[in-house]
Amino acid sequence: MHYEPIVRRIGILLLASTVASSSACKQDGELDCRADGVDCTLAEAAVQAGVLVGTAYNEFRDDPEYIPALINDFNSVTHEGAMKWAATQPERGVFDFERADRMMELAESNGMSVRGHTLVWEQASLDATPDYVLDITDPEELRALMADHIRTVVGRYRGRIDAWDVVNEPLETAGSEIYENHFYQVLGPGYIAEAFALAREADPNATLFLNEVLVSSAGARFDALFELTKDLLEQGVPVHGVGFQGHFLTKPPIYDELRANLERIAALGVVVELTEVDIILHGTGDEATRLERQRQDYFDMASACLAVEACERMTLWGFTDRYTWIDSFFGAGFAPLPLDDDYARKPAYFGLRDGLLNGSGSNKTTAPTR
Ligand code: 9MR
Repeated sequence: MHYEPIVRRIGILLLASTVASSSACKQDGELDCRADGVDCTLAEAAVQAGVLVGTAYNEFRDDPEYIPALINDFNSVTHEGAMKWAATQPERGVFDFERADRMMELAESNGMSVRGHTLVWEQASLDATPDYVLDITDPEELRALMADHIRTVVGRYRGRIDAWDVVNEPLETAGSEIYENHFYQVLGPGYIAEAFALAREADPNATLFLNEVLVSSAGARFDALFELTKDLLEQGVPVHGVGFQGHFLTKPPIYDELRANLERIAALGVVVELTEVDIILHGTGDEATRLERQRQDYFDMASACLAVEACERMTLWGFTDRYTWIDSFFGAGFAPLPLDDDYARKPAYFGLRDGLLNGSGSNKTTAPTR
């Protein structure tokens, strides 16, 4: 492979810092989260499993519990909005990195890895791409603007962000065709290859991802992502990784299909990651029953990643039910994350941690220095 796997690259750093937690499971300098009575954080369990565990981050500056809880459980972080085009270049030629820089500072001072999200994403009805971009119809003008955008944003964090979602959601959300977004319409299907080449030039060591939603189940959407990835690799496009967002908004298919899909894409020679996981409470029964089902789902999700050697990180799209995009898009009550509204550990937390440590099919039992 033409790049160094992320976990290996930062493994020593992680072991050295092991995130700012109380490290109840450190014994004589060694992590043993599987020992009886040891109560590890998610980050500590992830280090032992040889993967990264991340979360989306946002600014909640009035909430003193937010940052300590995040730092305690995660060793990787992704800004939920501040690295999107609309945030980094809100007006043409005017860049704003204040929020993104603040997150970088948080990550770096706590030894956390960072995923950059995202460089090119146009999705009708969402605020990811500003109108001035959507108004451009001249290919050369849009091409020059996209080049300047990617060079400026990726260049600013060169060597500090280990993975970038270069193109987000290249497929139609409600279908299985390539989404003919604004970039596609003006630049043609080659916009994806162009964006990757620009990112590669701006940071030759970053792992560059295609990131897609609703591809955890078998079916036409996953097949389309597979074919797209294969095609790009055959053209020599520097796609190093494929992100499976993993927003499980209905009953998840989780273990078998997710594992098979991760394996199939990884066999093309890329790393894979779960990049935006949340799993809603689903099904019938009382609350305890639904929470237990969610615990199993988180266990299965983590197990599926660990069963695939090329799956190096799982990032949740938030970590406390106090803050989830699902509330603002679909209403309250879905409780999709492992900590509850009061930052208490839910069964899902233990499912995720057990999956990291004991997930069936796990082949990553060593620390990430391997
Ligand atoms: O969670 C994000 C929400 O706060 C934003 O309003 C929205 C539009 O920028 O994006 C949400 O995150 C999306 C992510 O960037 C891409 N995959 C789907 C996520 C949920 O919509």
